Amino acid sequence: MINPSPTSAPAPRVPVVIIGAGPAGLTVANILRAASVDCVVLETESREFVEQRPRAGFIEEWAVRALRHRGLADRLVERAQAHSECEFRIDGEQHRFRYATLTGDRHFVYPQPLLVTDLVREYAVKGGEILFGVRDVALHGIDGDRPTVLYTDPRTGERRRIDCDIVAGCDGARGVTRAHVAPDRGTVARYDYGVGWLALLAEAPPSSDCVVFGVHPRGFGAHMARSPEVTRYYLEVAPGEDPENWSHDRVWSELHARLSATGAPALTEGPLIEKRVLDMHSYVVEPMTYGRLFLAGDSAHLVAPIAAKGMNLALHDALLLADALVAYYLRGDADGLRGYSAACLRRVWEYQEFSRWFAELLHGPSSGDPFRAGSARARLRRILGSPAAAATFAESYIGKVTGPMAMTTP
Ligand code: FAS
Repeated sequence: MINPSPTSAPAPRVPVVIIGAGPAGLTVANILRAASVDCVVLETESREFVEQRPRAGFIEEWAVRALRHRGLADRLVERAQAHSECEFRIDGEQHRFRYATLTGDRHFVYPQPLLVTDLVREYAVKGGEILFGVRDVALHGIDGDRPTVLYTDPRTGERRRIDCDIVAGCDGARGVTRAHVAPDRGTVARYDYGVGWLALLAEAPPSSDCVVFGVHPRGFGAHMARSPEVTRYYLEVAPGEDPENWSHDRVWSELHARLSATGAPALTEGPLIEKRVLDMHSYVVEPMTYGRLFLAGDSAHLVAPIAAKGMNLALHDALLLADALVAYYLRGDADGLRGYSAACLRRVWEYQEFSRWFAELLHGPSSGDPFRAGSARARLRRILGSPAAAATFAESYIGKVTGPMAMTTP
């Protein structure tokens, strides 16, 4: 039990302070606790909020294997549905794509709130502590060897201080840690897709046994299972669109139009329990470390949810960082920490490049630009018609790149 002191008293010291209790922070925390490396997690939201916040839902098989190997996927494996195929619907036709047959790897459908809930529980079982509801987290001395983290304690309103060796910046896209790396000490590469996605959750059973991508002149549409009762849908809209412009009826009529195909089952409608517009953009911070600060997950890179890569990248970073920290504390081996940023960025840029390539296939036909529309259709025809192109697409889609460019799989 860490008893952080008011800023006036001598501060307690802990090897690692983790900022953020999302998939990245909680994965690092669990692996450190399992290896008896002391750490504390600071989270600005409440436990209830982080355990219910709907986001991602598709986990790549390499990540499930890696979590399972560390005893963090028992409930996931027990409860998740595995997907081996996806489907493209274009010009009123259905085209199934069997990516597991080509790669051996599947997606596991497991909503992010469930994974976060499991990881919070696992960490508590290991005696780990998460300080929920903290405010005004600030970092000092990360370019020295004795960083300090300050925060306001929600229970007392007092300013508290913890000294540490290393800070894991896992506080997501809107956190505070990234500002300590870029723009002064690193670069931020950005890409704006120029489209918005109306992100919807419907209280309705999935209408297909796999992810459906609707490639349509009216705009892209997508269907993704989340659970037997809830389905995630996306509709391409203008960036900055007001979700209030999308009534229940307008949403469903557009989904039916963009996802219709001969022989395809009709979509099962239901109440919309989430409706928000995501402006599709991406960024990458390089390097992902500065001094004693190590960024992991969305704090270092945002990948538009085009190909369900965000959470998988966060897990990849977290697994690499945790292994590197364990090697450092248990064996005095700092190689993993030294190579951490480069190892992460190889997969980050692989996923960013694929997401951009795939986005053009999905949005080209509704771009209003006949050249982009024609190219996008050719791209889809190629992965549906050429075994070589299909194999390459399948590997990137499921996050499995083999051969000399094989990415590190923690
Ligand atoms: P997270 O954002 O999950 O966690 C960061 C944590 O840090 C949060 O709990 C936050 O409250 C906390 N925090 C922030 N500032 C703090 C501070 N100053 N002090 C203390 N704590 C602080 N990805 C996919 O792959 N597929 C999808 O379908 C998908 N859908 C998405 C839909 C939406 C609406 C959003 C926003 C994202 C979606 N993503 C999707 C991406 C998403 O899953 C992220 O990649 C994933 O949450 C990243 O995990 P973390 O890096 O742990 O960051």
